Amino acid sequence: MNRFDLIYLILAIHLNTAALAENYQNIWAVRIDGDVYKAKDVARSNNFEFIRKASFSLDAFDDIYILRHKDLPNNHRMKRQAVEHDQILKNDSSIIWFEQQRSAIRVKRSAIFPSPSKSNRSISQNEKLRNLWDTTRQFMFSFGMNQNEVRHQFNDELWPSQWHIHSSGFSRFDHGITRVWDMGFTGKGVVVTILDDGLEWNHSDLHANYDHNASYDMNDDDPDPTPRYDLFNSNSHGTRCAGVVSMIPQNRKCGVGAAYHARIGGIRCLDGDVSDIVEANSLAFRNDYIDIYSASWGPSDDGLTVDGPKMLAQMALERGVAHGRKGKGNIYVWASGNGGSRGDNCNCDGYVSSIYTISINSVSESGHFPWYAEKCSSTLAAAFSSGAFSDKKIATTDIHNTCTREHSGTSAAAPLAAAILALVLEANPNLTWRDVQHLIVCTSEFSPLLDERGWRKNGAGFLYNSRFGFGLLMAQSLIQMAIRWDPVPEKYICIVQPKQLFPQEISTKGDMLRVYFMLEQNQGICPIRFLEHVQVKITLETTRRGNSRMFMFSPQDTMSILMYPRLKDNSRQGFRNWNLTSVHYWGENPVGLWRLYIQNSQKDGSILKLTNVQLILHGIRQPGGCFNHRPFRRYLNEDLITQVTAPVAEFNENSPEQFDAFFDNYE
Ligand SMILES: *[C@@H]1O[C@H](CO)[C@@H](O)[C@H](O)[C@H]1NC(C)=O
Ligand SMILES: *[C@@H]1O[C@H](CO)[C@@H](O)[C@H](O)[C@H]1NC(C)=O
Ligand SMILES: *[C@@H]1O[C@H](CO)[C@@H](O)[C@H](O)[C@H]1NC(C)=O
Ligand SMILES: *[C@@H]1O[C@H](CO)[C@@H](O)[C@H](O)[C@H]1NC(C)=O
Ligand SMILES: *[C@@H]1O[C@H](CO)[C@@H](O)[C@H](O)[C@H]1NC(C)=O
Ligand SMILES: *[C@@H]1O[C@H](CO)[C@@H](O)[C@H](O)[C@H]1NC(C)=O
Ligand SMILES: [Ca+2]
Ligand SMILES: [Ca+2]
Ligand SMILES: [Ca+2]
Ligand SMILES: [Ca+2]
Repeated sequence: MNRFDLIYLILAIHLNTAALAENYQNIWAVRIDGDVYKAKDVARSNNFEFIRKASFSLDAFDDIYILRHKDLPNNHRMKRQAVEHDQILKNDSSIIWFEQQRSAIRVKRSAIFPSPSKSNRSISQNEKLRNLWDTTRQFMFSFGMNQNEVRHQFNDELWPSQWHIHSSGFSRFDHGITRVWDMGFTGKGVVVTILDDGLEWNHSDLHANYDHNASYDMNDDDPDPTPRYDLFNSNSHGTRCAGVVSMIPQNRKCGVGAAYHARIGGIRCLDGDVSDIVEANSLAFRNDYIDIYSASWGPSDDGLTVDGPKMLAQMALERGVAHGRKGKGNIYVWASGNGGSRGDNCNCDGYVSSIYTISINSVSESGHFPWYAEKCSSTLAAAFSSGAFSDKKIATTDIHNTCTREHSGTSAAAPLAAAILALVLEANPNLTWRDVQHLIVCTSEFSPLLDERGWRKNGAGFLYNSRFGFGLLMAQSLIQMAIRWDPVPEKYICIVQPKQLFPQEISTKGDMLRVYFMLEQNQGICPIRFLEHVQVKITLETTRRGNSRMFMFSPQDTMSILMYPRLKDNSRQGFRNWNLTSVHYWGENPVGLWRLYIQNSQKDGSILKLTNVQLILHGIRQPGGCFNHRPFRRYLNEDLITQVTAPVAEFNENSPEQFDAFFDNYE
């Protein structure tokens, strides 16, 4: 190959990635110090056209407007940012902030192609644990907790296939949903909205629960979220997600929703350009009226993307938790992603890792971590969905007034979790968004998921796992605890600066950057005594981003892996002010020394350079929730804890040659 060919090849690769890259639109979101008239003035004087206020709902983002530059025709697309127009806006002192809009890549989280190489994982990896499981099961039986459906015989055609509710068949365990129905909770008075590619609201198994007031079409800017029909049925996803929550029982049609009296809304936002404005309006839509938003989509799961909410979507989430549900905060349920077979890590997805979202992973019918699922330290809990080829998928409604048994991936797990949380909010509507997260931590169970490795116990006594968070969602325990819940007190945030100076740089395999954070006992500095989320906000420059492995020990010696190496990620962009979130330290006292390690996992000469890092602690000062009594947590079968959390080798930061073995062994 001569030099010219080489250049050509590089160009071609560039063009290819450019085609995948986000497209810039010819509109800007602009925050202006003033009202609509002022905004029109600003537009005129800068040669922009005033389009409208950014917000569809009444009070969200009052001072943000959409402007278009007059030189750029309608629907004009460009590959690059229009910096020259940015310059003009920068010069105007009444403009507080602005951002050119882009159509982001947003992928639905159904798992369509089972990976043959991993489809054998449903066969138990560990016979010993399976036997342990049977012990638990007998234990559960002895408490009458796994009784099968005698009373719940619905005439709906898919009811026999809804194993994720009644656990007949292969599944040895269940969420306890029917027992909650028996207690009288079916989602009455709770509003759940599916953010997706539309909702076929006149479907005869959804129509009676459909709520116009919780619905909108952000793509076409009209109140009707009916999906766009095409030959490939490419917009069936939202309707499938909605059925999981709210199918009508006992009507001989399709199945039964897990919260079958919850009202269901749909926001159509994925069938078109998904700009920051579209996402923000969807996440902020009628947030006093809607209780729970369920999202089964996000940035590409290709294993090389790092992306999350942009400015307006981030503001929408913050508004939702601060003001939504009349101040108690909206519940945002998020699918944790389907990039497992591509080596993706859900902490590279800023929607999943946001502290405002409840991110939910899948568990297969056989109690396994599915081939498509992703690991990360921000996943809070798990719910049933599809798994290996031999496992059943999820039965639900489909477009054209039909039904399907084929819903799959974390796309099905998230709405199932949303439905379970609708039952919880019916039982106690006073719960805040943080109460709901605490309840999940305080009730999820590891014992249904014993076949998988990676269970560890943190310093507060909670079992956690990068695959499943705190374990399988348990509807009955959630509701029993929710009814007598001691509200979680006011939240504090502490920002801890590291002890070293920057930048630091490493290049060889096994080499590590060490960062220590010291939190002194002195109450004045940080009042938190019980942790919620812990974040490491990092700027890491890299010549190959996927090489970085990041993990951190708390003062109680709890280790959380904040970032796994991603083999496919050869980006040179690094992480820029990226929040790595962990829920694994939940309930611990943060006082003491925190040790963060950043390791180059490959021997390819790549360079990692740390330019900025902070430790951000979220938590409470006084006990609340389940922190009132020690131990904070009692599990259904305490005897199994020591057996699943087998001891691991001591981590020795001075022997890099042992790291690979340490990590292989650890999880
Ligand atoms: C911004 O303002 C400065 C001085 O006020 C001026 O020199 C410059 O040309 C302006 N830039 C643009 C793009 O209007
Ligand atoms: C899966 O397991 C079966 C039976 O144990 C075996 O015959 C088959 O080769 C396995 N497939 C793969 C892809 O490993
Ligand atoms: C739902 O609406 C669509 C489009 O208006 C229509 O074609 C379809 O027949 C309706 N389905 C039902 C079950 O009413
Ligand atoms: C929806 O909104 C309309 C108009 O504001 C109101 O009349 C109606 O009662 C609302 N529906 C529900 C189910 O709350
Ligand atoms: C919710 O709050 C109201 C008013 O404070 C109270 O009367 C009610 O008992 C609470 N409900 C639950 C389940 O705690
Ligand atoms: C990172 O976390 C901090 C603290 O929770 C928050 O203020 C900030 O908005 C987050 N950044 C992003 C991009 O989510
Ligand atoms: Ca429409
Ligand atoms: Ca039905
Ligand atoms: Ca992902
Ligand atoms: Ca989250």
